[in-house]
Amino acid sequence: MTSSNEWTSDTSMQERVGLSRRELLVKGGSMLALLAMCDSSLFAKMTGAADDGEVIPFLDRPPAPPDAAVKAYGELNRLDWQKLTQWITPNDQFFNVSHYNRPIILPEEYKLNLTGLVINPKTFTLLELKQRPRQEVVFTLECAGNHGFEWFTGGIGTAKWAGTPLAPLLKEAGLKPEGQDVVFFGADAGEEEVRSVKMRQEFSRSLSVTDALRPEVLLCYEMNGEPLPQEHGFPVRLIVPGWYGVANVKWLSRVDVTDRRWAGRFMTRDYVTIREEVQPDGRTVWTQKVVGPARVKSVTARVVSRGGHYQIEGAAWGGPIDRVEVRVDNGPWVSATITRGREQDFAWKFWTLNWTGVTPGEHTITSRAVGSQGSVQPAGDDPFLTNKHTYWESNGQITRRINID
Ligand SMILES: Nc1nc2c(c(=O)[nH]1)N[C@H]1C(S)=C(S)[C@@H](COP(=O)(O)O)O[C@H]1N2
Ligand SMILES: [Mo]
Repeated sequence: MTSSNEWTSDTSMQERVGLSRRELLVKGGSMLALLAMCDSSLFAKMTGAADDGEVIPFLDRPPAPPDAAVKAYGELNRLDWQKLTQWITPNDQFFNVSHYNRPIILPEEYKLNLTGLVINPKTFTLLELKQRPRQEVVFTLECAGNHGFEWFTGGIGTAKWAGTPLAPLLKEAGLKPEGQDVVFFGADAGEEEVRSVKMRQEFSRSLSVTDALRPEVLLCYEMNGEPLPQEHGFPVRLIVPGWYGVANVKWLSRVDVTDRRWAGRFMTRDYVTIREEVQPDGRTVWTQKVVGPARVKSVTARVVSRGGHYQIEGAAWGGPIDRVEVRVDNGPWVSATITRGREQDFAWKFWTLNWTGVTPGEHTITSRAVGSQGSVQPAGDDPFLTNKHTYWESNGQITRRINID
């Protein structure tokens, strides 16, 4: 049981139905009917009920990660969906994926180098970056590998990131016309081998000049009001709202403008989505595309029982979300109510649905997010997913199993 319930909308029900307090009193009778239609957490909030309900455990639970994964990444600090009650993920509960070491950088020694095809190459200290205009964004960062394995279902979190926008800094430095790609290097590094050439490589990812100039891209030094925690890239990381985790380079040490696309490991060998696509003429072509912007996705986080009422609660993210639909067993798709995050393009939405007519026994619950451009979170058996041969970008509909006594 939890005391805070952020699944409940901030706006009181009164505001949502557009009634004044007086009208509420007058229309007390019809109010009851209205309440019955609304979700029970709202009811709990209106009546001040302390009981936040009982979470009914899912029958499906992600298995423990295999030893190799623990060895490579540590515990990953995966999100436990059933415990999700906060819209902003506290820093100490935020998942962690680091492919190399986790460098410790002293703030007074930190330098960010801006090099390559710019008229005025520059070096910034942490203080100089902090003195530049500040910008904040609430952004849900998901590892592109999330849900790519049975055990990896919690590689996601939402934080309020703060920093200085990258675009003005690039413009001040003066991009040369032949600059095509902006490469971001971390201070962490490992040995890589390509066709028997061994080299030391810093973690690196690039953005096209167009993407790098997007106004929401930040050189970020703050996470939820605190300096970036060490494992999340202290003192500065790149934040690319709307993109998968891998684009958000931690321990940022260098920004280099080059004349062609960067071909580092995390652009060309890892984080590459390989699909076998059937053409209209029946021929099959294989495609290899670098992981980039996030895809629409949703999850059923928990089912809560409150005094005999059942509520299905979840989250949806990956681009602007139009709506979330939920299906119990083989029933119809029903629209859920979005209760948090409607206004924030880059943050997950929390959604809730009153589950009525609940019968004892086993049930399946599936959700699907629909993006505002019309893209629908694909079913697990959609060829878009079944023809995908690498585990990244696994944004298929997720079915959870539950038993009702
Ligand atoms: N320098 C550096 N940046 C990195 C990584 C890394 O290994 N090194 N991992 C990336 C990946 S794959 C993900 S999913 C996110 C995870 O961010 P977090 O550890 O802050 O949650 O960081 C990205 N940025
Ligand atoms: Mo990742």
